[in-house]
Parts: sequence; C-alpha cells; structure tokens
Amino acid sequence: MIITPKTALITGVTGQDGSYLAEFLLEKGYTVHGIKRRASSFNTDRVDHIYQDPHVENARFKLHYGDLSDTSNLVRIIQQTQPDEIYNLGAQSHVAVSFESPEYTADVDGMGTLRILEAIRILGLEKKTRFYQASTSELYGLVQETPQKETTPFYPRSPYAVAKLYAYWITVNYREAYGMYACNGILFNHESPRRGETFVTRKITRGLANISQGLEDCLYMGNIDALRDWGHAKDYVRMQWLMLQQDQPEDFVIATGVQYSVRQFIEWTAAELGMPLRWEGQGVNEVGYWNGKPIVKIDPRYFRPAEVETLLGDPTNAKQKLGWVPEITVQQMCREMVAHDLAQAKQHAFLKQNGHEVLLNKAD
Ligand code: NDP
Ligand code: GDR
Repeated sequence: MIITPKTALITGVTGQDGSYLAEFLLEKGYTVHGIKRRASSFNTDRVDHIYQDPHVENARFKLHYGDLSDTSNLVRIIQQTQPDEIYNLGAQSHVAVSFESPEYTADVDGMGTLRILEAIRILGLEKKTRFYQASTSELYGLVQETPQKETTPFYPRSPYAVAKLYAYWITVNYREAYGMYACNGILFNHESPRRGETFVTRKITRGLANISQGLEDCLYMGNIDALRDWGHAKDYVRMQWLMLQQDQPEDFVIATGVQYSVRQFIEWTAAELGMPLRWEGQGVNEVGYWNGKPIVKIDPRYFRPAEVETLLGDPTNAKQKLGWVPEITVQQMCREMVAHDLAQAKQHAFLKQNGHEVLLNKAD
C-alpha cells in the first residue's frame, strides 16, 4: 500500500510552538505550509534552520504571507494548500499585553479561529481537514477546582483568556454542528530556549545570564508568588500532532501535574549560574541579593490588573488515551534555557570587552 504523505498548515509557524511543530512534522514526512506575518524586518529566526529555497524541487516547507485578521487571505491559503491538518497556533499570546490591546487580541485569538473554521466549511473541506486549536490553561483563570482537568469549569481572567474562551467553544461548536474533526488542546505553560523573551521563564534565564556577565545590573519582576505547571514545548507539540491522529476528535488537558512558583524558577536559574540568592524584605520591597548585590527587585508595573495566581493540570486523560508522557522535567528545561542564554550573554560580553557596542533588547 502506498501512503501519501500528508500536508499540514500551521498558523503561528514563526512562534515557539510553530517552529518545533514544523520540525516534528517535517521529520514525519509531511509537507508543511506556514503562515508568517509581514514585518518590516526578518521575523523567521525560529524557522530559518528548516527554511527550504522555494526554487528547489520538492521543497516540503513553504511559507505564505498572511494574518489571522484577514479572511480572504486565509481562505486563499487554505484553498491553495488543501491541508489534511491545520494547527491554529497563531495568536497575540501575551496575557499582560492583552490588557493593553484587548480588541486586537479578541480579533486575532477569537475571531481568527472562527475565520479558519469558516474557511474550511466554505471550501467544503469539513471531511478532509482536521483542525487543532491552541487552547490554554488560562481558561481556568480563577480556578474552580484543583488540579484542573477537562471537566473543570472555566473562569477567564484576561482579554487573552476571554478571546481564547470564544475560540475554544467555537471549535467545539463546529465539531458538533458540522461533524468536523476539530479539537482543543488545553495546554498548560510550556517553555524552551525558543520562548519569547518577555514570558516569565525566558525573562529570568536571559536576565540573570546577562547579569552574570556584567551586561545588566538588575532583573525587575512582577508577582513572583504565582504558581505554574511548566513543561517543555518539544513534549507539547508531539501531543498536538497525536490529538489529530485519533479515531474521534476530543479535547485534552496537557500538563505535567507538578507546580512551582516563579520565585522557585528564579532560584533554580540563579543556582545554575552559580549565583545563589538571599531574599530580604517583603511584598513590593522584596529583594534578591547575590554577593551582597541587589539583582532581583519587584516592579509593580509587571503586576496584572487581574492575576491568575495558581495553575496545576491533571493530564491523566491524555496519558491514558494518547499514551503521552512528558519526557523533559522543568528542572532539565531550566538548565537548557540557562545554557542557551548564558552562551549568548558570553558572546555579547566578549564583543563588549573588545570595544564593540552591544545593544541588548530589554525584555519587558
Ligand atoms: P508565540 O507568541 O511564540 O507565537 C505566536 C505566533 O502567532 C507567532 O508566530 C506570531 O507571529 C503569530 N501571530 C501573532 N499575531 C498573529 C496574527 N495576527 N496573524 C497570524 N499570526 C499571528 O506563542 P507560542 O508558540 O508560545 O504559543 C502557540 C499558541 O499556543 C498560541 O496560540 C498561544 O496562545 C497558545 N498557548 C501557548 C502556551 C505556552 O505556554 N506557550 C500554553 C497554552 C496555549 P510573529 O512571530 O510574527 O509574532
Ligand atoms: P502566562 O505566562 O501569563 O501564564 O501565559 P507568563 O510567563 O507571561 O507569566 C507567568 C506568571 O508569571 C508572573 N510574572 C511575570 N510574567 C511576566 N511575563 N513578566 C514578569 O516580569 C513577571 N513577573 C511575574 C505572571 O504574573 C504570571 O502569573 C503563558 C502564555 O504563553 C499564554 O499564551 C498561555 O496561554 C499560558 O502561558 C498558558
């Protein structure tokens, strides 16, 4: 029997998950189409290593300009590519930013999902194209039950989470109304060296690595008592694919089942860099000292108008039905992120010592 290789379309291919998922699917023999946004400078750093010159015959990785706010563009790309699987990973994904740009976040994260589902329907691809929606533990927000599982009631706490709530339900609705293979992965936080620099784990590993090399003086943080269930993005994209390979579409919680505080992640990072921390003071006056130097301070600017204090997932269903087991622990992930950011910081320090100007993008 000849098995025809599948075609996948990934929105958000230039993001953390999109880049790992594209790698994963290419290794499985897929042809992968990705949607990238037009920007005034290159924005494909995370996928440059898998880029294939479109002039090469049989290129299996192809990028298309597009945007989740543009219906006609989405319809055209889906019509051209006729995907077997669509992974909707594109989003304004920063919770704090969603309070600054709530309408844009609603349009892209909420309506963007509807636009893709409608495109599948308009093009008559309901029976061909399987759809994965990047749902989130932020849906649980003010948690109603611990640990959180597929049946736990939602209570979103940000414009981001409210937009994702719409996306979650419209995905369920299209599954029920039109018999589409559409499902939600309710993913808890997952990180990696490719994590955006303004999310908390990367801000910490990058900030403290820079401090260790004398490139910065102090790391300013928000609510360091927040508790999260952190996994590795590589483990989580494997699951995104698994969810589209089942007989019946179903929504799954993906998490590690272990929870730590932001403070704990700061301590691991500092220890890994050989900079053990001593905390003094309380609340907004709390300071982390290394060798008598204040290197971690609290800045209320990073507090959110409504916070999600605690998240802890129960991945039992995914483990039982998908046979999914996370392979990388949060401590291993922290070490990998520190090693990556320390190597970068050392390069910058070397350039600086040799008289070159080094301008660091400040994570905010
Ligand atoms: P990233 O922020 O790293 O990537 C988001 C991607 O979406 C980027 O490629 C970005 O493009 C793209 N994008 C942003 N706005 C638009 C738009 N208007 N039209 C098209 N594309 C757009 O997120 P992650 O990879 O971490 O997350 C992937 C998805 O999973 C997101 O939907 C996120 O909300 C969700 N999620 C993430 C979790 C996590 O812990 N990482 C947990 C649960 C859910 P550009 O590169 O140009 O900015
Ligand atoms: P989150 O991730 O909001 O959970 O959303 P983030 O890493 O931004 O925050 C986690 C927790 O850390 C606290 N925090 C800070 N956060 C940031 N970014 N910067 C700080 O300085 C800081 N100090 C403390 C936050 O208040 C929060 O409690 C991520 C995104 O990837 C979403 O797209 C995804 O849906 C969820 O994870 C699951």
